[in-house]
Amino acid sequence: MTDNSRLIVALDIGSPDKAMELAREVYREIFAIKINWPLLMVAGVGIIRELSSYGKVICDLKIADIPNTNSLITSNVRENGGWGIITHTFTGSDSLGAVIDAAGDMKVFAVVSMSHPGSDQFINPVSMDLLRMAVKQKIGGVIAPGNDLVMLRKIREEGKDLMIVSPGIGAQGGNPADAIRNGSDYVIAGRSIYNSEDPLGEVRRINSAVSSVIHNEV
Ligand code: NUP
Repeated sequence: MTDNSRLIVALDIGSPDKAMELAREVYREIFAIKINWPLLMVAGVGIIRELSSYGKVICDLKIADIPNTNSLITSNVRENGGWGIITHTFTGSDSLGAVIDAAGDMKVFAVVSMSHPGSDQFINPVSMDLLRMAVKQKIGGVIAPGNDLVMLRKIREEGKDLMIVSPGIGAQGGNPADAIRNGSDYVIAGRSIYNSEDPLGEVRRINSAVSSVIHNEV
C-alpha cells in the first residue's frame, strides 16, 4: 500500500476468496483496505491478518456498546492484526474511551455523521457535539460523509487538524475530488470499485482525481 494514495477500498464482498483476489489486484495503489461485517461474518476474524499481508486493514465495526463490550471487540481486532477501527460515538465518552484505551497503537476513527439520508434524523443534529467529544478524547480521525459537502466543511472547520475519512463516494453519489476539496483527507469507495469491470482502472481514476486537487491546491 502507498501513502501516495488517499483511497481506502471497502471490501464489502461476501466471498473471502474474491475479497483476497481484489486486494491482490489493487493493494499497491491504495492507502488502505476497509472491511465490514459482510466480509467478516463469512470469513471470520482471521481475514484481518490475511488481508494485512497486503498492508493496512481498517475494521469498520461501528462499535456502539457499553465500555466493557467495546473494549473486548477492540482488543480482538488489535490482536488479529487490525491497523484501524471504526467506532460510533453516540454511545458517549465512556464507551468511546474504552475503544481508545483498548486500541493501543491502532488508529481509532469515530463516526460523527453518516452518508445515508437517515443520518439527518438523529446523528446530524448532534454531529458537532459528537465531534467535540471525540476530539477531546484524542481520536485518530473521524468518519464524515463525502457526499454531504456542507456537513463535511462544517466538520473541517471545527476540526482543523483532524484526519477526516469520507465514505459516500461513487455508489452513494459523492465524487472524490469534491470530497477532498471540501475537507476530506481520505476517501472510501466500495461498490464503485468491486462491482466495476476494471477495479484497478477505477482505483487509478479516483487516485488521479484526488491528486489533481491536491497538486492544484497545495
Ligand atoms: O457514513 C458512513 N457511510 C458508509 O457508507 C460510514 C461508513 N462506514 N460507510 C461504509 O463505507 C459502508 O458501510 C461501506 O462499507 C462503505 C461505503 O461503500 P460504498 O457505498 O462505496 O459501496
